[in-house]
Amino acid sequence: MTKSEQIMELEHHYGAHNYHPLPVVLSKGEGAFVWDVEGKKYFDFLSAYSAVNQGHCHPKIINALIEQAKTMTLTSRAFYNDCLGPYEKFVTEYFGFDKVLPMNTGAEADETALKLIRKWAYTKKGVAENEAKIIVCNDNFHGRTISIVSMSTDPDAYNGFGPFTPGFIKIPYNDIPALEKALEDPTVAGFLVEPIQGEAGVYVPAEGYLKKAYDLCKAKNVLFVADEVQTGIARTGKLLACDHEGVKPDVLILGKALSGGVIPVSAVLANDDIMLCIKPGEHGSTFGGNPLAAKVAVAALEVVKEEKLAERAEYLGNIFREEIRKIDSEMIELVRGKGLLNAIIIKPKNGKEAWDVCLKMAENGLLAKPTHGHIIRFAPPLVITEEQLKEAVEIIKKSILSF
Ligand code: IF1
Repeated sequence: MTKSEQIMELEHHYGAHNYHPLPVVLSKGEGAFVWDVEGKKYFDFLSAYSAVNQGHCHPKIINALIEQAKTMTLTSRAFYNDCLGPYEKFVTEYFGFDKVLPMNTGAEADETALKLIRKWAYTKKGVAENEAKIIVCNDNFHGRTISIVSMSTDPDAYNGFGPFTPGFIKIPYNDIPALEKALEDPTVAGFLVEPIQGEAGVYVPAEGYLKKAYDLCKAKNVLFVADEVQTGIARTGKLLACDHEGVKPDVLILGKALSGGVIPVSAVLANDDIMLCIKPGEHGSTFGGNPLAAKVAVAALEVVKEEKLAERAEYLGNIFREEIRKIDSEMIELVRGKGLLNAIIIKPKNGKEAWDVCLKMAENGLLAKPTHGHIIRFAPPLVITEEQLKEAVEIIKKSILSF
């Protein structure tokens, strides 16, 4: 057995079978590249689902981590720590909100937003206790907790995990009339939406959808809540995907690249009239807002500005889609995306599907992951150079044309 096979066998034997990974075992990362245990080098075109926007092991972020790790890692929120306040000032000014509520994972931040919407409904909007509803979209992905899978329309996500949390109205994504109709219910408190649906296969809504949805919410005194866990922090060519339409969400949910993929750091941002609805003792987390997370997040966000990652994503994304569209293969049905969050819809050929294309690309030195069987997501670290990107496109081309 190779070293890779031995390690995969360990995971298979001792780990829960809740994933189906590509058969590569990675042990090192730097910038846009990762290496497996046999020393083979790959372009990383997943970036840990857009968590590693700043590139693997970014020196500035890792230094912040190491320095703070030697000083203090965790105090809990029972006491103040000297890193959280400065981080809160920094992150709220960075994104333009009054307040931040720090959490760890994306799912936790989404859960926090759900609680915030409900609390606001009862304390500010005047919805009767336990009556608040939240509108969500079909094919959404917001995480894996019970309440979040209660919002899901994907049977893999919810089947066998009931009973479910009530209070959600599910409508089609990118459908303004459906939203308008759902908003007629006066108990609706919030609309939770991904500006681009990631898990659905990088599904980009029609231009103007977010703005129209935002305006409709405003007219009905409903909170517009953006899950930018995957789309935020420069991935789509702007700091936030909502920025493409000049929409400022009432509640903003961030995760993943907030730490550059170094440790779990997530956040919910909102202005005082909303955020102060949650009072001491009503929400929190042992690790949320820990000193390590605070220092890492500041460094990760500074890197985004210093290295103009949003501008890079915009520029390189246009090149990526243009180059992929030039590939002459009937297997490429469609290329879509924004910035460096892109997907190719694969039309099977001779029984070969997206999974086989991904295996072939891995063999040729590029890692990407299929979603829904026929879609491949392409999301390299935003620090990738133009030359590297073109090299990567050649690998994608060679792999697809091999079938
Ligand atoms: C997995 C997808 C990506 C997210 C949005 C919240 C969360 C996520 C918009 C929860 C997480 C992940 C988790 C990852 C697969 C993945 C994913 F394919 F499922 F859709 F990124 F594309 N909101 N997305 O995309 O964040 O709690 O995981 O920190 O392995 O489940 P988390």
